[in-house]
Amino acid sequence: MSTAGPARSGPGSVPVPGSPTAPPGPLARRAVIALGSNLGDRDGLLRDAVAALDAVDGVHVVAASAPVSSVAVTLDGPDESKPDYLNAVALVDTTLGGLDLLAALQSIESDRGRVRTERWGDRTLDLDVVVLGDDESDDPRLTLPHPRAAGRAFVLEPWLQVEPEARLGRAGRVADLLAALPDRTRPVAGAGALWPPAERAPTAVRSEPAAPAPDHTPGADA
Ligand code: A4P
Ligand code: MG
Repeated sequence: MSTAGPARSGPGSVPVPGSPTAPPGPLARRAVIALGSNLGDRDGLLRDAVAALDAVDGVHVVAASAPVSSVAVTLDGPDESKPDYLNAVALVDTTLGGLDLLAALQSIESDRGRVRTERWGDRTLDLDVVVLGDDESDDPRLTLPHPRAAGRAFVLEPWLQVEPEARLGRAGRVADLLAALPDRTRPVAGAGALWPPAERAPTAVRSEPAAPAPDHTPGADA
């Protein structure tokens, strides 16, 4: 969200570029965005996509999960010969309507090398709207809630990370939907939440004592 005041990193701290911005106001609605990548620098693509989302006018990223890993699901079922996916979920507040939000997501995908050759094929980045407020739609351009989210651990698990009491429209509590699924994702060792972005670590200050100066006294190394 680039219209809403200076970026902040926390109470009393100085503004940091790329850190969370102020919410877009009372007309905003909560949306849940699912992110997936199984090509390229998957972790970097997901982090970059969340930052790009927050930079869209009318979109404010509230939180994003850590990435989780899962086997690629193709139209023929799970396929371990394909690169594994990293998936994550972002919670956003937005004043955009559904199709405008979808257009913003597709633009972020295209900017990051997404090509569409095959349905459920390998991709650098996939951004789906899981829910937008209480909207319900069977428009094939934007079906809401997302028609496959309720059956996907790679959506429900990261969603619960950031919203433990989440509900998925008429389908019910996300925790209950997940409990009914046979599959689980795998955590990614050492990978933190995609949002807020890690603050730049202060430049390390070396504390070791300086090495003794070489002895240039005439005859010292004789
Ligand atoms: N569309 C309709 N509703 C929505 C929505 N709620 N959000 C339309 C986003 N798009 C929506 O999407 C095809 C069309 O869906 C779009 O033109 C849009 O108008 P796409 O991104 O071009 O193609 P796709 O993603 O291959 O198709 P689809 O059917 O949306 O696939 P899914 O359901 O997103 O599944 N395995 C793992 N482990 N992890 C994954 O993330 N993802 C997929 C893609 C398959 N296997 C996976 C994963
Ligand atoms: Mg998609």
